[in-house]
Amino acid sequence: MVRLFGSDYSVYVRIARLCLAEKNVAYTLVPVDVFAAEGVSQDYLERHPFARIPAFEHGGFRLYETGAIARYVDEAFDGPSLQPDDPADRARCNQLISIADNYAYPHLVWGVYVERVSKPGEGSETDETKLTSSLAQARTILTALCDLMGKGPWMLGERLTLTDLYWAPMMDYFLQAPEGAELTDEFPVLQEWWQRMAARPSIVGTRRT
Ligand SMILES: N[C@@H](CCC(=O)N[C@@H](CS)C(=O)NCC(=O)O)C(=O)O
Repeated sequence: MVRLFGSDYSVYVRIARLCLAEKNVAYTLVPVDVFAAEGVSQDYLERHPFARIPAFEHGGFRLYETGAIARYVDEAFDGPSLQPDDPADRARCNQLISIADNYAYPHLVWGVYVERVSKPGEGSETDETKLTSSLAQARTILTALCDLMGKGPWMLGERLTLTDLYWAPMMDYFLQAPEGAELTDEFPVLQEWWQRMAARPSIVGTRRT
């Protein structure tokens, strides 16, 4: 019934998988590698004209863009709601997702993890200028996040929300860079949140193999 197209290395595919897992929805992960030398197939471009991952299908309903997929999964399936009911809390949830999309993903994942961990691992050189600039941005990002976070145990309080599911895959990559781990040490609230997240079965079950 539910198919998700993408690869386990992808932050956004993992966000969608976390939503499905937290809602207890069975799905098939159909492999699509957007970084393959040959590019993506014409078939896949019909699902996602921007050639990104993930793409999603439920019955005959096709969808792309993780924000839409995540909210659809939350609203179309039973299980604990992953969005706050209160309008102000829901706005905060959407604000933190937007910060993750627009600032955390480019800087924590591409600027820090890819430059410091992924590129050297593949024999490429780190762009130190990019790394330094993203690390400066990372301090602003983590400060803003901690200013907006609730008292826990989850980012917005008692209920696990889409906010947690967006930030977790990005923080998981960021923490693999020594500079990322060192900076996160300065934010104990975030550290504690990550320890709780890292133990959730949804996170354990979507680790890259
Ligand atoms: N706005 C898209 C972003 C998805 C995205 O950027 N996915 C990455 C993998 S994590 C991708 O497909 N990158 C391929 C590329 O940049 O060419 C969403 O929310 O789904």
